[in-house]
Amino acid sequence: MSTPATHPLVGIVMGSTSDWEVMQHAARSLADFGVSYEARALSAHRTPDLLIEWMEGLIKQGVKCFIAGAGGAAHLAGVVAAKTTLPVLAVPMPSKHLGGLDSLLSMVQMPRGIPVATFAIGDAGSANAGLFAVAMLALEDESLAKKLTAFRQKQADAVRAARLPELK
Ligand code: RP5
Repeated sequence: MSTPATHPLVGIVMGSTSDWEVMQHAARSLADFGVSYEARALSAHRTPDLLIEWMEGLIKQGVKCFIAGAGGAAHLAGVVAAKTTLPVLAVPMPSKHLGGLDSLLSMVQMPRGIPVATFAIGDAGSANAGLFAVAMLALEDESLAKKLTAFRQKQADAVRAARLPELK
């Protein structure tokens, strides 16, 4: 799923390998900025012990935050947040029957005291969770902060240069 970095700064976890199509966008954001990460499919309900074991291993290696993607009754991010005080960024998966609204509400409605930062459903939320992790890391990494500024500038330039098509 991804090459494990020696000392990953971000842990990406998803409830199923079927989530990878969406979660790869978080990984892509991190990779584009040269941020090390480790990504695993581990479930809060299917493999709870393995999930905690994996988290503890990454925490020992100095991971700075977790990104958790899950669908349906999506409790993965909440369980991760229950086991660490590191920031947890949650990405709701678009689900088959409810379009991801179930995933979104499960994540965003965390009870008081154990926060998770919930992003948009699907690809954009996944990419943005990666970018948000970059922004957090950039607080203490000047070269990363410069890359983020350049990225924003490039986006702005693309919008400025965009032209609408002629009327048909
Ligand atoms: C959740 O159930 C996963 O996060 C996934 O989004 C959903 C479906 O999982 P699979 O049945 O595809 O493994 O736990």
